[in-house]
Parts: sequence; structure tokens; C-alpha cells
Amino acid sequence: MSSFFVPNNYIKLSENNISNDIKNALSPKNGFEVKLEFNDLPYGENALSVSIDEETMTLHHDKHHKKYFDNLMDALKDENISDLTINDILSNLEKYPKNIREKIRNNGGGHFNHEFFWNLMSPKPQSKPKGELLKLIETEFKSFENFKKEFVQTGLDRFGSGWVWLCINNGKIKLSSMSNQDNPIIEKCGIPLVGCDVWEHAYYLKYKNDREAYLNAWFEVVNWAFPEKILKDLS
Ligand code: MN3
Repeated sequence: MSSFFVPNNYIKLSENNISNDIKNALSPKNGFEVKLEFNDLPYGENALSVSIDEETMTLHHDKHHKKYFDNLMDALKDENISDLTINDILSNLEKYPKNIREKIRNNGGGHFNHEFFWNLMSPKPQSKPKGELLKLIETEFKSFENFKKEFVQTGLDRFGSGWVWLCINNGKIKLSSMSNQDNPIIEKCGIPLVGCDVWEHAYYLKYKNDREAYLNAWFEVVNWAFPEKILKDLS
């Protein structure tokens, strides 16, 4: 297995040269795209056990993520979804009837976010990003170490359940946290590059109430090649 776990069917990358579009990179066709399919984990349930235990991975993928996916498909059962990705759907939520919009937002966000999250981790991680991504991080946060500190703090400051996101918009990266299963596509604020699940179901079995320990351990299994590739395909 290569250290870069992005099977071809997971990602539909931009087919055209869009070098100027990084400045306006808000299209759902840019960045990582998620299909309306429920995939296996790209590695074994115990592959990340240095940071995330097998039971948590199994429950998180097989139960939590699966439930979001099933609820999403149920919400969309009367809609024409052929050829749509979840990116298309999340960036056009206003097109769906009011009575199912919230269900699509929560469960569609849940499906995208978890697919993103699995791909962002690897049993063969890299300790830090390189190239353009590292340059952007050092410009915005002074150093990778400082970025990590701010990322962890952003996760600690998220009251209740949600995600920490690093996204890019207008050539600039931005760190934020969002509640529930919201993400930068739903918020139309950029292309997601890094995202970490801070719902208790992501860490409680191993880390109990210690979200900070979880976030620090999570950095040990980040597959930096994943956001590096998203960034590369935008430029
Ligand atoms: Mn989760």
C-alpha cells in the first residue's frame, strides 16, 4: 500500500488547468470530492492505534459514519441525485425542500467530513507538511509548531460537538471551528484542506474528557500528502 491513501474512486480532481482559480477556489468541483457511496476505511481499523484505538475506529466508521450516510440517502430518496457528488449537494442546499434541508445538511456534512477525515489520516504519516502547504502555514502562523498549537486550541474552544477546519480561500488559509457537521463547503468559505472531528465519539473511549490529548495524538497520524495534493490540484 502506498503512503498516500486516495483511491481513484474517492477523488475526482479537476480535469482542466485551473492555475488562476486558486484565487477564487470556491467551486465544489475544486478540492476533494465525495461520492454518494459508503466506502470501506482506506486502512485497517487498528492501523492508527498509536493514536486512535481499534474500537473507536470501528464504531466511528461502521456505526456513526454509516448512520450519517444512511440518513442522507433516506433524506434524498425522492430527489434526482444521479451524477451528483456530496459537494454538489452541500453547496446547493437551498435547492432542496425546506422539510429535508436540515437533514441533508447534517447527514451530508457527516458523510463528506468523515470521508475527508479517513483520507487525512494514514498508518504511514508524515510529521509535518512540506512545499506550498508548509509555506502557507508558516506565512499565516509563523511556524508549523505554532499552527499546531492554534489548531489544538481551536478544537478546545469548540463548545460541544463540531470540527476544526483549515481551509483556503482567495489564496489565503484560515483556521476555524464549526458546529455539528458543518464544513467550509456548507459555509461557502473556502476549500477544506485539513479537518479534525472533535465530537466525543471520535475520542472518548481512549481519551475520556481529554480532548487536548486526543488532538495532540491526532497530529501523529496526519497524512499531510492529502492536503498537499488538494492544494497542488488547485494551482
Ligand atoms: Mn465523527
